[in-house]
Amino acid sequence: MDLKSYLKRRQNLINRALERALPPSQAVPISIHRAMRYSVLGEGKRIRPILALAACEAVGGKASDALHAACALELIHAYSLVHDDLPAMDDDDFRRGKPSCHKKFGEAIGILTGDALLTYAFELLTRANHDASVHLKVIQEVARGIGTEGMIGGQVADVAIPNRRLNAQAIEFINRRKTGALISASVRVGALLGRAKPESYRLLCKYGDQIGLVFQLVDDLLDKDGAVRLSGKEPVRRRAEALAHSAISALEPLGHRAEPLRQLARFILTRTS
Ligand code: GRG
Repeated sequence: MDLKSYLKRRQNLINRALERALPPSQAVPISIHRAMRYSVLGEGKRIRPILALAACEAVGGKASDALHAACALELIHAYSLVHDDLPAMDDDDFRRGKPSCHKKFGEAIGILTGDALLTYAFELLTRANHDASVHLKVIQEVARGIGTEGMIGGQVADVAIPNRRLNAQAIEFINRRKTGALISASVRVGALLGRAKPESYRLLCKYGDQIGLVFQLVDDLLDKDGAVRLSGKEPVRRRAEALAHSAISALEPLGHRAEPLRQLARFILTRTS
């Protein structure tokens, strides 16, 4: 399997689906729809939707069964970036090589764009031909992953704890929630929509939790932040490698259908941006 061409094909599939799923920029009120499309379309690795589709296929489902949900996960990711860039949070002027949403459209539209992307994501999650019970579980996993016990909880800890008071425990708490939880939820959602059996679901949850943490540890390595600031590069690199290998091992019983997930774990470990 050639990972580079796999990623390209999957990014194209997801970008086309996002293009169709987002409200048109001419729809009233125009400013919010333009800002939503601006914040989602274009650059972006699409790692969360790609993981959802791969997890769905790893348990014998079709990628098309998870495509709406995959788009919803990317909208939620975009919402988190739009809000993270706001002056009250990280105050970033640029995102993905262009002015951040609030710089381009103003702060009020920036806040509302994040809200709108989050809300619209839940509408998308209801769109598919599955049993209502599967939908409910999917919505529950996403809401948990991004709520106060997940992404928002991690972000709160990140903004609330001063850098000088960050110890290993606090950094682990932040890393597992701020970015890890949405990545883990993406794998769970894919597995649920692929109608995973309980044992496969359990293995995929383990995989998702571990690569979610790897993703943030690698981010810390790239930014020389968080865990790296506390303990230096080498221990963080070794921990990320051990977690990625453990995640890959968890997939053993799923056989060749899980090969993309194995490669994605390696990609997350070795990524440079
Ligand atoms: C505002 C509720 C709320 C949460 C924000 C995710 C997050 C929490 C903040 C983002 C801060 C940040 C840049 C964290 C590092 C990890 C991360 C999410 C990187 C960006 O994700 P990628 O690499 O980005 O998947 P692309 O652009 O490829 O989609």
